[in-house]
This record gives sequence, structure tokens and C-alpha cells, in this order.
Amino acid sequence: MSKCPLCFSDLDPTRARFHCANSECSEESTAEPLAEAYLGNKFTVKQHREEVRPSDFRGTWRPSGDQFCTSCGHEMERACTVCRYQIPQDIGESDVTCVALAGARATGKSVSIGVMRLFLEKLIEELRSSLNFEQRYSRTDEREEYIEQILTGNIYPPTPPGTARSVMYSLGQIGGKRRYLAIRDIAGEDLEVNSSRINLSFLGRADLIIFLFDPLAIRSIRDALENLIPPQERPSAEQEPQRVLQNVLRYIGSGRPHLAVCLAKVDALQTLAGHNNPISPVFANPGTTLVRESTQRTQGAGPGYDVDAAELLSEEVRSTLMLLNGTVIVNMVENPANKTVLPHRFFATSALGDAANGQVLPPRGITPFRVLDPLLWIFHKKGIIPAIVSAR
Ligand SMILES: Nc1nc2c(ncn2[C@@H]2O[C@H](COP(=O)(O)OP(=O)(O)OP(=O)(O)O)[C@@H](O)[C@H]2O)c(=O)[nH]1
Ligand SMILES: [Mg+2]
Ligand SMILES: [Zn+2]
Ligand SMILES: [Zn+2]
Repeated sequence: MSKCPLCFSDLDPTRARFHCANSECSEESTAEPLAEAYLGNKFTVKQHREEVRPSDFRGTWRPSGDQFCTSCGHEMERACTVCRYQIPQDIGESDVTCVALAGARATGKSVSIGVMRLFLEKLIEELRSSLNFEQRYSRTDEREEYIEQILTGNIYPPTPPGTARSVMYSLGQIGGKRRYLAIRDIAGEDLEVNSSRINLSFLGRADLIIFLFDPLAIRSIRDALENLIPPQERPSAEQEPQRVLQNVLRYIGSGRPHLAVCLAKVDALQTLAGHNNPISPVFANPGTTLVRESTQRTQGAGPGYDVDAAELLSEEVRSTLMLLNGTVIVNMVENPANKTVLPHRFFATSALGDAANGQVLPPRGITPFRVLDPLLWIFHKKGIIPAIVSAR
């Protein structure tokens, strides 16, 4: 399925829009209010036009080749017919996987994007293709926002609210199809309030929502860890996972994205293994999937997805959540108010593997844990990586 990397709307197979983005073009600028609502910034275009599929056309329609601005002669950009933001020229023949990261402030969304990207590059290479950042269709400089921190060891600044953060990657040809991955980061602050300053309705049209929640936002766990980890800020009522999830579900509305419910920063819980605490036995059990690395293995020439192991992990995380007084989260997902149960899984992830120390990331380097698991799930669902049957 082809989708817009900004508003996540499906590509209209009957219409194609083009605009001139040349800042020196003499034509008058036109504001695009819907794109501005999604971006949280001004967005204007110069000359624009639309091509419509002839009513008697049969088969897969493609707009005619290159389009040029009649004022300045520049090649025009293809644009989304819904939000009017620019999209790749070959979008009609491509598959776009749309992923949104959601969660309260400081749940590790931005760190996860940086770390996922590093693992993703390796995965795509193993699939005999290559990962490329698409600056033109991204709102964010990935190096500055997501990679630099890992290289320098400085913590990530909070994502500013009210403005879009999005990155788009080309994954090359996989399984006979051109693939793209669009990721939208959201400021926790935007999800903690009832109505954000930017349009977040794209959540309902995502293929996957990675909902991160910090187990330390649950008071009983925070108290147990008090002397074991650096002091944590006490979350406010707005930052409670159930409150944020409720807002996310409201934005999803009647949409049907896959929902990955992630117990984030699970490293904090893993340190409980050696201590006397009601949940210590879960993490001290060497057989649990919660302390073992991802189950991605090779299938023939490339990576495969271990369906059984993934389901087992989801079950284990679900029961751990129940044990941690996280029942409210499980109920909201499994028995939602609007009666629409989304396709969902529970995950346990840690982007850093250890707590940051003041302004610096863990001094001994980062040791990520299962960060790519939610993406592997959606890639498997979309046929990008094949299933493997685990040997028992
Ligand atoms: N222990 C532990 N701490 C983490 C982990 N990932 C992130 N953190 C901590 O959480 C802080 C916030 O991470 P961010 O990725 O900026 O959080 P965010 O969800 O993007 O926050 P907003 O942009 O404000 O919504 C980091 O600076 C780390 O201190 C992890 O895997 N383990
Ligand atoms: Mg952030
Ligand atoms: Zn022009
Ligand atoms: Zn769009």
C-alpha cells in the first residue's frame, strides 16, 4: 500500500497532484493549510496542477511523466492529494510502511528512533538491499536529531511540541517491490494534552503505532527501584501511561493500525532480578524471553521472523504487566471503550540498556535490547520478512 509520509493517507489511485517548490519562481505563493496543520509550520507552494485518471481508463493508471512549471521551467514535485505535502515521484509503484512513536514525555521515543535506525540498516543489508535517508520527504535532519547523540554520548533534548518530526527511508527493492519506511516521532507533551496544536489524526492511518510506556511511571515499581538507579523525576498525572494511551486511542478513532504496546526501559526492571521484590522472579528466570535477545534468525539466505517466539514474548510481557499493576493498560487494549480491538502485541524494549547519567548517555556505551522487535512484527505482517518455524 502506498501512503503519504506526512499524513499517512492512502494514495489516491485516480488523481495525481504536482506543485512547483522553487523558491525563486515568480509565481505567487499559495498556503496549504492542511499541510501546515500536520507540520505545525508554514507551508506554501507555487504553481500547482492535478491530473485525473480518464473515466474510461482500465488497469493501473500512472500520471504522465515529468511535469514542469510553466513560470520558471523547474521540474514539479509530486504532492499528496490530501495534505499536499511532497511525496516521491515513484510512490504509485511503491509500498510505504507508516510508523508512529507514541508515549508520554521521556519514554524514550526519540532515542528508540536513533537506535532502531542503526539496527535497521543491518537488517536491510541482510535482505540484500540498502537503507537510504530521504531528506526531501523528511521534516527532520536525522543525523542532528537522532544519530549524533548516540555518537557523542549526549542525551536527547525533549522533542518540541506543536511541530512535526518525521523521517523517511528508502529500503530499496525487497520482495519485488520498491519499499519506503516513514516514521513520525511525536512530542510526549502533544499526547499528554487533550488537544494538540498539530493534527495527529495520522495515528489512525498508521500501519503501526509503537506505544512506549515507562514502567517507572508506575509508583510501586519506582519505589522498589529507588536506591538502585539514578533518581527519576516523578511523573505528573498527565504523564500516566493510561492517560496518554487514552489520548492515543482517541486519535486512532475508527482507524485500524497495529498497536505495539512496549514496556520501555526494561533494563530498569532487569536490575530487579537480584533483589528481593515480588517481580524479581520474572526477570531472574533465565528461560524468560524478557531477558533474552531478539529471536530474529536466518531463513535460507536472509533474515526471518520467528512467529512462535514473538507470540510467547507478547504473552510473557502481558502477564508481567498484570503482575506490575498494569492491568489497566491491558484492559484498555483488549477491551476498549469503542469495542474495536486493534491488532496488538506486547513488547519489552530498552533503547539504551542502562540509565543515562545526568546529561550523558550510559558512560560504558549503549546496549539496546529488542528495540527492533515492533518493526520486525509489521515487516513480517507486510511480507517484507518471511516467517520461520522455530525448532522445538
Ligand atoms: N534506563 C533507560 N533510560 C532510557 C532509555 N531510553 C531513554 N531513556 C531515558 O529517557 C530519556 C528521554 O528519552 P527520549 O528519547 O528523549 O524521550 P522521548 O519519549 O522522545 O521524550 P519527548 O521527546 O519529551 O516526548 C533519555 O534521555 C534517557 O535518560 C532506556 O532504554 N533505558
Ligand atoms: Mg522525543
Ligand atoms: Zn515555478
Ligand atoms: Zn499527505
